[in-house]
Amino acid sequence: MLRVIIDGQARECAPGTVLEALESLGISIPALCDDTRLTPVGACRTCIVEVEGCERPVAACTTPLAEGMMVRTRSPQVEARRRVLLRLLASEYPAEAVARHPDKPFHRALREYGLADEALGTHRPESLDDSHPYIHVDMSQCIHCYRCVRICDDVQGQFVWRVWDRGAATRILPDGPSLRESSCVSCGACVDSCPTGALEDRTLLDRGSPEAWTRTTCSYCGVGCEMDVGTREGRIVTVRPSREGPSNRGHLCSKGRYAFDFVTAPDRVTVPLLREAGGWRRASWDEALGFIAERLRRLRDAHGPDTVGMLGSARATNEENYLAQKLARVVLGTNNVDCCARVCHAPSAAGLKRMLGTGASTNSFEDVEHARTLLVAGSNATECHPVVGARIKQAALRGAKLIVIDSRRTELARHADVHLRPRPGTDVPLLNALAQVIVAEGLCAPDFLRERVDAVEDFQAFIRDWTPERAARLCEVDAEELRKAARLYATHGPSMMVHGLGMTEHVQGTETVMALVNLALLTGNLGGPGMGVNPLRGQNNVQGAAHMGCEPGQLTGYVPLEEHRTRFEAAWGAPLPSTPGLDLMQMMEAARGGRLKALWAFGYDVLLTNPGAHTTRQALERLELLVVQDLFLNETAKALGHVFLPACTSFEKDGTFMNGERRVQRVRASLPPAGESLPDWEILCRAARALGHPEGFAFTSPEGIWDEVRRVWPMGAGLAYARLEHGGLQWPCPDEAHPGTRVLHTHGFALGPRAALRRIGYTPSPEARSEDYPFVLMTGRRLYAFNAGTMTSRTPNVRLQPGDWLDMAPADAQRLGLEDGARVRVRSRHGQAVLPMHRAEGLRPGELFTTFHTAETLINAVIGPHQDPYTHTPDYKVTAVRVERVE
Ligand SMILES: Nc1nc2c(c(=O)[nH]1)N[C@H]1C(S)=C(S)[C@@H](COP(=O)(O)OP(=O)(O)OC[C@H]3O[C@@H](n4cnc5c(=O)[nH]c(N)nc54)[C@H](O)[C@@H]3O)O[C@H]1N2
Ligand SMILES: Nc1nc2c(c(=O)[nH]1)N[C@H]1C(S)=C(S)[C@@H](COP(=O)(O)OP(=O)(O)OC[C@H]3O[C@@H](n4cnc5c(=O)[nH]c(N)nc54)[C@H](O)[C@@H]3O)O[C@H]1N2
Ligand SMILES: [Mo]
Repeated sequence: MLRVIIDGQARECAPGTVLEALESLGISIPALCDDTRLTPVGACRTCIVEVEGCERPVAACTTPLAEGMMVRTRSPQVEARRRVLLRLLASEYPAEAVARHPDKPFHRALREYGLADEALGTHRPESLDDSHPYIHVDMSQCIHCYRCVRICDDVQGQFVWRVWDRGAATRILPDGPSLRESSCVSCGACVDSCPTGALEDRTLLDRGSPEAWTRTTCSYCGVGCEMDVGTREGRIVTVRPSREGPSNRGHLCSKGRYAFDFVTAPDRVTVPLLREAGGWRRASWDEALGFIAERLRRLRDAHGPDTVGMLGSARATNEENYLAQKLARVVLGTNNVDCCARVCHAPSAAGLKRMLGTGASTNSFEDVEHARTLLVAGSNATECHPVVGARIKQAALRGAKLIVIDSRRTELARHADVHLRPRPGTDVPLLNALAQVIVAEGLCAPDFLRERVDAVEDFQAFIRDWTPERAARLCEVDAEELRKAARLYATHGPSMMVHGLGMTEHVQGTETVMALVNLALLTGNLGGPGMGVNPLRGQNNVQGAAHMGCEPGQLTGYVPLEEHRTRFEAAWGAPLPSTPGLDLMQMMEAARGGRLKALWAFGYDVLLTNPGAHTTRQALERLELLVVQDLFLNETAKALGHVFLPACTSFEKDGTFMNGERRVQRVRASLPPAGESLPDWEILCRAARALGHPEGFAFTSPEGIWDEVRRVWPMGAGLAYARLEHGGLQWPCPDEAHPGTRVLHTHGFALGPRAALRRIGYTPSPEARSEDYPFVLMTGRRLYAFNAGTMTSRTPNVRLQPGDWLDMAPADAQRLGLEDGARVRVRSRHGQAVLPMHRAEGLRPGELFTTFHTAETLINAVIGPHQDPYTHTPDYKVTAVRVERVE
């Protein structure tokens, strides 16, 4: 601590800037260009203070505090200077703005200095940019603090805002004709930082300032951004990033920040519905649940309990998924319970569990800043996990080495030191070749291998043949580039991997993840900061849904059912079903064969998102009961649902989510339930009662459910709600004194003191290209739409990204004579879909990319039945197709 004298009083402050010291003491002075997320620049000079011994006042934001310093914050001299500065800024500033938004920092400063009446300017029409659906721009309110420019560059790394005509006529403009047509990714950081309202959320202008703020966790992707929801009169007005959020640290992406209006969408269903001959009919909760109970009882009596299946929801809370699997096992009497980790990162969980003992990310997002080399494999992080993507981009801009393995030239690939671009589905040869170079060139970590790794010699013998030249032929990647990547990863550590579905949604999904782990083991990049193997998990709570036991063979805590049966039977006071459960893919097969008769799809749009849409439909058509528990009549409900149960959104309920770095975070209601909708946990408790099984479901709050979870999950026992208040905690966290775990496998591995390298052979995808099907289609996602699109499609995000389209290499489009925007039919051996085509520079000839966000396209009609043999995860990433013009 430094001893200083501030305004005549002796104080003790932590080292930092003078402004930080003042803030820590609760002394406030105007500081218009300051933002704790940014490096201070001292541009606005409103934070000037007098420091004894300095001739002139200094900017508090850029002056370091020193032992013995004497600071005066309000001397007549600095006050006079501040007033001159503020008066100058006010002279051309629109008077009306000051009155309308009194809370803006600049407006507060004007009032404080008695200058509010000196704002004599007006709104200048030429400074207005009304193009963007979320961000209103009125640069007549710009005071040139450059916070927008700096936060866009230094946090998002997008470089949208540019400074023109420095000097008297300085203007700040986006890098396109308008903000809408610029490179803006709508993260809202500039709006959040702006001290005047020159940049403002449209929703806030339209709906008025928030009356209440609620801290919660974003419900889109697995990053788990902490955010503050501002509400007024039962509506969301704005969402702001929490600066304390451990994974986002004051940042959000377009979805978390802006895509919230689905909550009040006019077609949100907020009453229970029953299907009748003529269509849906409104029902009461008792009637709907009574109907389900009666039909389930009848089916069970006639055909046995294993003719029923339950799908948990990776969008709902841990508490709700815990209840879903408990209901399936204890009330319905079946292990047929799964969640959409199946179609996503199940291979990551399986591969990591097999190799290291824990099926989850080894490290944390924070490690991005500790790594000297980042290997991003099959992950389009800047579009799919934009806040982590921005952190990776910033790390690369600061000099970390970046290796990208992606069949497309993604945004991160453009920042990469090495971009390896395998033909889709050839990552096993590529990763084996990296291992081969590491072994052949002696780049392994000998101490780590000796102390912690088995099967080294066996692996060395196996890998010898996987030369870069051999892989180069299979992957169509340059052998020298492979060598360069291997050397970087092995010698410029610590090296951290993050991976996405480009690794997992393949027939070799689990093996590809195991091949990634081999590389980390060979080079000792496990068990320390800035290292590890880290799946970027998809949905907000997909890690949690499976971890709570929405998995046929795993119980709460992701532990094998058979090993833990008796413990859970004791805890739940009920026998557990003995038949092995079916996973989602097996349930679809069983339904098609008439062996599964009822399915409860809780927060999961099976029909739109499962592969082979026609076979999915055939399966669902045969069901005698299809319950859909959702926010909207999604495609599954619309086409084939028998009962619809209206659930609350995560803005309307309490609970916890588990993000991709094993962090359990609080979800808090900021709005009351819409209409008659209920939180999913309450629906499931009521359902258990309707099914005549109230024991074990008498919960009155999510916290009560969570406390039961903590009793059955030893590694989560320390995660009490009270301890999750600020930023949450990462498991393992076995007791309430435990600080949580940022890095796994620091001493030994979860499976024992030593892990083993594995031989990973290569089985090519059955989707071979041929004369009839000359293209390979990859499917995935884009920035503004989220999965089934039920939420994002009901927000202005659709104006930023309308529907699905097909990306094609310009050379292919030219060869086929297809102009940009042409409607094309994509036909595979399994089905077809029609959509517009656009030329995309990021693709190689022969390869195509599209998304699965809309029912209009229903691209899953094109995807075939191939699966990863370990987890049954579908091969969404490799489909041989041809492309025909639609006249
Ligand atoms: N905006 C947005 N964000 C999302 C989602 C969303 O729908 N929209 N969904 C969420 C969910 S559920 C998930 S699981 C995550 C997914 O996040 P990601 O895994 O990043 O997403 P994808 O677009 O499916 O695929 C990632 C990358 O794999 C590449 N790829 C495809 N095939 C191959 C291959 O054979 N080899 C290699 N090396 N690369 C290949 C693609 O080019 C793509 O860039 O995103 C989450 N976040
Ligand atoms: N072709 C192709 N298909 C794919 C993929 C691909 O890459 N290519 N990726 C696959 C992947 S990784 C995934 S994860 C799946 C995603 O597939 P889904 O899980 O079906 O998609 P989501 O849009 O995430 O959400 C499912 C449903 O949850 C509802 N929901 C949201 N919040 C709540 C809540 O709190 N309670 C309830 N009850 N419902 C809620 C939404 O309205 C929506 O209907 O798609 C898969 N399908
Ligand atoms: Mo996913």
